[in-house]
Formats: sequence, structure tokens, C-alpha cells
Amino acid sequence: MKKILIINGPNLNMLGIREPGIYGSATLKDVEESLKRLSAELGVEVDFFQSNYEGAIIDRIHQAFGECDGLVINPGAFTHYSYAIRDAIDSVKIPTVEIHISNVHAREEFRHHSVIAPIAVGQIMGFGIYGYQLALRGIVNHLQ
Ligand code: CA2
Repeated sequence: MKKILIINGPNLNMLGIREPGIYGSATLKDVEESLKRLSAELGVEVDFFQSNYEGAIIDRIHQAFGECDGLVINPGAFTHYSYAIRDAIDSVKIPTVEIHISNVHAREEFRHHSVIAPIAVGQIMGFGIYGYQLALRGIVNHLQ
């Protein structure tokens, strides 16, 4: 069975708790439960990781080498400047979908650039937390 790792970066532990106008009212736990249900439908295994620390995210990506077949990541604000997370994904060569809850292009200019996008299979954004489902479907389809 294919195994997909779903990583959420900094501040995404606050989903559903603060700023519901931008990120909605569902919690990260709600998101993970819905992905768990979808994984059963798609016949894949999912594992979840959230951290507010760049190094912890990098360590988890390294740990996924030889263990996971695909990666779905919302790197949070690291999206825009973490060459270290980009290099980690590139080094393990695990096919990756980048997901954002909001449409980053409709927001501040600093959010318009992603350093992850060039090494990702694709990007999903602007569909709220439903984007996680699209991202999981996307990576599973890519791996098949
Ligand atoms: O739209 C996205 O998913 C983002 O990755 C979210 C990041 C932001 O820095 C990116 O530019 C776009 C921020 C995550 C903050 O999450 C919160 C959730 C609830 C309350 C406060 C913050």
C-alpha cells in the first residue's frame, strides 16, 4: 500500500482557532480526520506531521526517505523562503504536492513566490481546507 506523508508547517496548528476569515473554522484535527477517511477510499496509508520548526520539518522529510511514496506539504510561511525545506524535499526525491488553504496570489506580494514550487509535482491553493483532499487525490493519481 502506498504511504503518503502530510506535513503542515508553522502556525497551521492554529487552524480553526484564529483567523477563521482567511483559513476557515475547521481545526487541523478535522483536516487530518477527513484525510484519513479519504485515504481509506483511495486505498493508501497516510501519516501526519505538524511543526513550527524548520529543522523538525527537515528531519521528518529525511525520515520519510525509503518510508513514504508521496508527500503533501503546506509549508506555511516557509513556502516563501526556506531553501532548506526545498533542498530536503529535493534530496529525498519523494514526489510532492504543495498545498495552500488561501489563494496566496490574492494576498501580500511576499506570498506570491514559492521556493518549493519548482521541485513540486504541482500546487493547489485557494480552495480552503478542501485543497488537502485535492492534494491527496493529486499525489495518489500521480503515483499510479
Ligand atoms: O494559505 C496557506 O495555506 C498558507 O500556507 C498559510 C500560511 C501563510 O504564511 C502562507 O503564505 C499561506 C500561514 C499559516 C497560518 O495559519 C493560521 C491558521 C489559523 C490562524 C492563524 C494562522
